[in-house]
Amino acid sequence: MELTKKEFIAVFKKRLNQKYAIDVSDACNSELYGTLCSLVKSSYSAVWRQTWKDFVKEHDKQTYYFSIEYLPGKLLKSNLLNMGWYDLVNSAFEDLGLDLNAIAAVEPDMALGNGGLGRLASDFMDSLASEGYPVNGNGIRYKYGLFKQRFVNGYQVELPDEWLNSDGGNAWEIRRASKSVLVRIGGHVRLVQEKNYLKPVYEDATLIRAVPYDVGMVGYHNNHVNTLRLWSAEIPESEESKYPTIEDRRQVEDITAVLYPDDSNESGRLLRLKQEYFFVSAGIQSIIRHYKKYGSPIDQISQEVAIHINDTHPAMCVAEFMRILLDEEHLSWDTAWNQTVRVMSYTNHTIMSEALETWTVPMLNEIQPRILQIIAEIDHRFVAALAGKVDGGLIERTRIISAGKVHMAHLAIIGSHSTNGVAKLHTDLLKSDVLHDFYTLYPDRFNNKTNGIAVRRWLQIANPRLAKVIDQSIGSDWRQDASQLLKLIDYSTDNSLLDQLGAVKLANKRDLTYLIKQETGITVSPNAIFDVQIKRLHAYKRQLLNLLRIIKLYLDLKQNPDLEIIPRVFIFGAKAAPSYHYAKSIIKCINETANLINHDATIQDKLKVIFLENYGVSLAEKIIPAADVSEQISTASKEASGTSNMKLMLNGALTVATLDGANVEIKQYVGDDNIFIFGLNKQEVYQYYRDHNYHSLDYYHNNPIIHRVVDTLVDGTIPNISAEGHEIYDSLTYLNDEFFVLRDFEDYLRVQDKVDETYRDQHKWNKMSLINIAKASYFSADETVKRYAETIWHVKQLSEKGDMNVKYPL
Ligand code: Z57
Repeated sequence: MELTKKEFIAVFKKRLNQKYAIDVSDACNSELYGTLCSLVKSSYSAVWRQTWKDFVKEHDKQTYYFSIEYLPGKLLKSNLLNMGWYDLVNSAFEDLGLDLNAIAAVEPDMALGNGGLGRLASDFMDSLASEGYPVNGNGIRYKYGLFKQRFVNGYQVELPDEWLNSDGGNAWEIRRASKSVLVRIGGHVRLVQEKNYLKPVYEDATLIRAVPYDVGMVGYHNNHVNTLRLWSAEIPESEESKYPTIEDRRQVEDITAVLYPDDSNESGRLLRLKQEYFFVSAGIQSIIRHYKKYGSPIDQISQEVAIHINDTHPAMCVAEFMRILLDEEHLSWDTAWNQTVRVMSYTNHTIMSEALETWTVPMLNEIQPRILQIIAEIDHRFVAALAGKVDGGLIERTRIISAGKVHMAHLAIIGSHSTNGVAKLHTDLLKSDVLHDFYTLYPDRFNNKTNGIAVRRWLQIANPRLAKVIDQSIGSDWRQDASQLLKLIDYSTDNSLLDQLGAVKLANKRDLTYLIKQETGITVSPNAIFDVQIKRLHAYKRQLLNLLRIIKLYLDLKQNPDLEIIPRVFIFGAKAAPSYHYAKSIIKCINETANLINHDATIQDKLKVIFLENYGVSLAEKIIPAADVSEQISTASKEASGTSNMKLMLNGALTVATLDGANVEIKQYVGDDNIFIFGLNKQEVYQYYRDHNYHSLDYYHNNPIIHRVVDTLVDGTIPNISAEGHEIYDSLTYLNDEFFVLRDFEDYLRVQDKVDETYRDQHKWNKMSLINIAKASYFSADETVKRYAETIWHVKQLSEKGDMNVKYPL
C-alpha cells in the first residue's frame, strides 16, 4: 500500500499530540525530531521482526560482524531514504512549513568510533542490510563517544561527548533486558577432571551483566532490517550487595563508559582489554544461546554461523568460542577447533607496528585466566603441529605467545580460515612483508577485499544537487545499483552536463562558505579552489606536507604580492589522539599559520586556511560535496586503504595522491590523466629502509626552498609556535624525517602546479570530475560486502534491493 502525503501528515500530527501534547505550530525541532523518529522506528519494527523470523525459519547462515567501533553518524535521513519515505516526508514538511534539514540536525552523531575503521563498519552495515544479507553487528554501547574537539589558542582541547544526554538522545536503540548475559571477569580458575571433560572451577571472579541495546539497520527499498547489537555493562541484580558505594559501582559501569580515542595506536591499558573481552564474551554467548535454541547440533555450528573479527580488537572471539564449545558444550578439542576455524574470519586494517596489539601474559591472566589457558593451549598445539616440519625460526616468529606477550593478530590468523587486507597494495604488503611468515604457512587463507563506501549516504544524502543532475542525464537506476554511474562516461563531452556539474559544485561551495563564516568568522570565496584534507591527524598521513606547501605559497606571495595564483582555500578537518603529542603540535602549527595568513591583508583572497573544529561524520557530509581537490598524501605503504579518497572522488573532487592504499586502484580506474600522482612509491620507500640511505638533512641543506620553508617553523615567521615549531623542525631534520616529507616536497609542488594549470580550464576540470564520479562506483560498499558474503562468509542474499513495494505501514 502506497503511503500518501495526506496520511503521513495526519499520522504525524497525531503522534506529535500523543507524545508531546503539542501542535505543529508550537513544537520545537527536537519535539518534531522525536516524533518523526518514533514514526520511523515503529514503522520499520514489523519488518525488523519479520527479517529476524525469516532467518530463524530458514536456518539461514548468519554472520556476526564484531567491531569495537561503529561510526554511524546520524541515522534519520538514511532511514527515511532506505524506507522510501525521504521525498514524501520532505515535501510533507514543506507543506507544514517545516525544515527537514533543521529537524534532522537535532540528532546527535553516534560517534562510537575514531575514524576509517569505525566508519567502514557502519558503511558495511548499511550495505549489508541493503543487499539483504543476514549480517548483524556486535559492539559496545559507549556512554561517551569520541571526544568533542575544540580549539583554544590554536590548541586542541577535548570535551566529553555526552551523546545520550543530548536533546536527540538515542532515538533508535531498543534496550533488550531479557537478552542480557553474564560475563565473567578476573579471579582464578582450576580445572577438575569430570567423566568426559575438564571442568573449570572459578574463584573470586566478578560477574558483569551485559545488556544489549539493538539498533535497526534498515536496508534500501528491500523490506530487510538487520540488527546492530551494542552491549552495556551493568551490575547483576544478584550481585548488588557487593557494590555498596558509588565508587564500587563505577568499577563496573566504567567498562562501557568511554571509547578509547586512539586511532591505529594501542595503549595497552587493562580497561581496554576488559572492554574487548566484555563485548566478545557477551556477543559469543548470545550467538551460541540463539543457535542452540533454533539451530542444528552444536558440532555443526559452522554451517549456520560465521563470525568476523574486525581488526585484532575482537581477536579473543577465537578463544571465547573455544571456551564455550569445550567447557559448556563438552566438545573434544579437535571438533571444537575445527568448528572455530571454519566460523572465524579476520580483517587486517594496518601495517603500522604500533597498532598491532599485544597483551602481556599477566594482563590476560588478570582479565580472564581461562581465556589465557585456552590461548596457551592453541599456541602449544600450533607449535607442536609444526615442529620438525618447518624452520624453527618461522615457528618462533608466528606463534601466539612469545617473550611473555600474546600477539592478537597471530591468534586471529591461526584461529580463522580467512585473513584479508583492505586494498590490493595493502594485501600484497601483508603477503610479502608484514605477515609473510603466515602467508608461507597458510597461502590459501589470504585474500583482498578493497574497502568501499555507502553511495547512498555519501552521494544521495550528502549531495542532493549532484544526485539530481545525475538523474537528469542517466536516469535514477544508479540509486539502487551504483555501477550504473559508469553510464556517465558517455556524457564526458556533453557540455551542458559538464556546466551543470560546475554549477552544483559552486552551489555546494557556497553552502560551505556560510558554514565556514559561521564557525570561524572568516570569509572565503566560493570561486577559490577548495582543497580538502580530512582524516585523523597522524604523522604518516602527512598533514605536515600540506602545511609546508601552504607556507611556501605564503612566502611567495609575501615576496611578490602581485603574483598571479589561483586562489585556494585549504580546508582541514582532523582530530588528534589526546596522548599523541606530535599530532597535537601539528594542529597548533596549522592553526597559527591559518591565523597569520587569514589576517594578512596583503594576501587578500589568494590564500585562506580553514581548520574546522570537531571533524566527524556530519561535518564530512558538508565538506565533501564542496571539495575540488582531495589530499591523499600519506607516505607510500602506510595507509592501508583510506576511504575519504573514495568519498571525495564520488563527489567530483580530483585527487592529489601518493601511490598508497586504494589510491593505486583509483588511479587504475580513472587513468593517469584524471588524477595527480606524486612522490615515492612503496618500492622506493622500502629501498630506503633496506639501504638506510635517506638523509633528510641533505634535502634541508641542498634545497633552498625547503630550507626557507622549514626555517619558518623556528625563526618567528609563524607566531606562537616556539615549542611546537622546534619539535617539528627537529623531526624533519635531525630525527631524519621518518615519513619522507622533505623527500616528497618538490614533487608535491610540481603536481600542485599541474592542479592549478588544469583548474584554469574549467571544461577540462569538469570532465575529469565527471570521470571520477563515474569510476567511484567501483568503490560501492554494496559490491565490497557482496565479496565478503560470497567468498568469506558464504551467506545467502535473502532479499533484493530495489523492491518498489516497500511496506512500512504507518
Ligand atoms: C583505523 O581507522 C584504521 C586502521 C586501524 O588499524 C585502526 Br586501529 C583504525 C583505518 C586505516 O588506517 C585506513 O587506511 C583504512 O581505510 C580504514 O582503517 C578502514 O579499513
